[in-house]
Amino acid sequence: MFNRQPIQRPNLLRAHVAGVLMATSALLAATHPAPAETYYVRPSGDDSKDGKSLAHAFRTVTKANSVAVSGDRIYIGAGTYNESVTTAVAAIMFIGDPTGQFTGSAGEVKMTSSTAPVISHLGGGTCEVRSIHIERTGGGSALVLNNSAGELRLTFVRISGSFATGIDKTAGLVRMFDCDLSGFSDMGVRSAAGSLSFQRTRIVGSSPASTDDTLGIGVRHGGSSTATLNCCIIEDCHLAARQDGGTFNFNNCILTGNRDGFLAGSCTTNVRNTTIAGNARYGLRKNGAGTIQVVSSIIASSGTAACRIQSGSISGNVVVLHDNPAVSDQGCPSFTNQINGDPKFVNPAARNFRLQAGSAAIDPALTPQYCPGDDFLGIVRSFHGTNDAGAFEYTGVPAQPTPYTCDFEQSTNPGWTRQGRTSVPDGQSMVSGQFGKPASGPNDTQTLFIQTVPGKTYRLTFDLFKFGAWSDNQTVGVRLDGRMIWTYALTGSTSSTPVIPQAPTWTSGSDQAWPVSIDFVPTDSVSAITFDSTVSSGMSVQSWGIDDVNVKEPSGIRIVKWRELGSNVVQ
Ligand SMILES: [Ca+2]
Ligand SMILES: [Ca+2]
Repeated sequence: MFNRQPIQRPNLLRAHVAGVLMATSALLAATHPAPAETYYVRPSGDDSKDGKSLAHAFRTVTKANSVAVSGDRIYIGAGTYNESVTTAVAAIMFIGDPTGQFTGSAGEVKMTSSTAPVISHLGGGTCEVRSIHIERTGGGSALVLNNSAGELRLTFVRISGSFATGIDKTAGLVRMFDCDLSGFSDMGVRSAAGSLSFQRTRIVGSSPASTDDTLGIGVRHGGSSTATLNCCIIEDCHLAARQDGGTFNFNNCILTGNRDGFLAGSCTTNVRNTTIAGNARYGLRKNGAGTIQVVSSIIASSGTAACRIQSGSISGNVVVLHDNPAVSDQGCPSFTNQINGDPKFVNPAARNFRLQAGSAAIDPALTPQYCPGDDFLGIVRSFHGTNDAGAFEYTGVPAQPTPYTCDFEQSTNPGWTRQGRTSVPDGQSMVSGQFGKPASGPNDTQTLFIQTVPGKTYRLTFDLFKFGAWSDNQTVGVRLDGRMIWTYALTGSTSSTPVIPQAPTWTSGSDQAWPVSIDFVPTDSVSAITFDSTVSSGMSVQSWGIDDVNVKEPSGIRIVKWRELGSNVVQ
């Protein structure tokens, strides 16, 4: 039986309802709180208008920001905005609209500044920035957070340019989902105090050539709070990350191409299911009280040694070591259940650290292991045998040749990580995807492995099904080798139908389907295409499906109607 999921109510609506109740209970308050307002900004707009409709859109983000109050959202249309904005309200959303879904025309949404941080959040609540390319030139910082009760929440944000620090935080919480950060000379993220929570974010340094340990750092975390990175890549930095205090957790991460992978001072560090490979000197460095605990991870091809200890300790369990000149420099003891063996990465030169058959990291059969959720691609850790070491779970799923086609009417569908399928509610078609939480576990992702020629353009087409009503702005996406290349926000709610720039090809009640076409250029001879509903919090309770999946070389010109991160937000 098809599982209709309960509707999630957006937090903003909940907050507003709470506000109304408070005002009512205060009895005859002079004014009721205004409902959350939506403002529109686009290059053809006019700051003398009210900004409350597309026809009366503002011209500048600065104007919208000046009138917005807590709870408001600002949709920003395609174009470049040479602006620097500072907000101090408790909750505000800057939402780029590269599809034109809300603002009329598709294209990159860029905010750029050469003189000041592009966005500074000084308020005590959440400033959410979504689908915007933040470009900062001329040094300084690109984004600033400066409030211990504040949160800067970045989703599908690309930060680039030439600057000292990408995100400069003196306090508060920075959360990043599927972001991309490059262009810094000093630090990608400087967190003097407060917390960090990153998911599937890539941080790229300019080179590992710095001569000390204060520059060229991907993430620097200080203070006494916690930094947690899930499924993140940090590459080509002097130090991928440096920790001066508190707790740092790496889960399913990749640290590669850096001078050193990680430097910890006096603090607690957990390195779990992480692949640390191809760093010029050391994989891990410890220089202070406390321990780096390494569990179910791989340290490979370090230039000097897997580890260096100047003070404190490094220990671990189920650690695969390979191609390091030495396990340790200055006293790192052997790891418990240390495995000296080749992880057999698929293509380490291309930084593809998936495992091949015969890898020493597959099913090490040693306990304990710590596997934080699904792997880097979203594949459940129990997919093949027991949990593997490193960021990727070996699947054994054979890559399929192109041109590839799949209609889930078939009972077996080679190349996919999940064979589960179901009929759409009217029984019209069999699809694969997420249908609540089946007994086998949440079906948030479905991955296809296909054979590809690097550098060639391929076209992925499929039908996207949405079942039942979705909560506001929930998102589905497609990843190529773990990196988001396409995403779409389904803006349905209990009171409105989704706003999508073309008519669905199938509708039955609140169930709908649309054709999707995405062009992509692979970097490897085997590509992992992941259909993903985990890109937003709470997505696991939404139901979606895919069907009629095709991968082939394109012929003719494709009309781009949908948001495609590959060309406009995330490289
Ligand atoms: Ca396994
Ligand atoms: Ca079908």
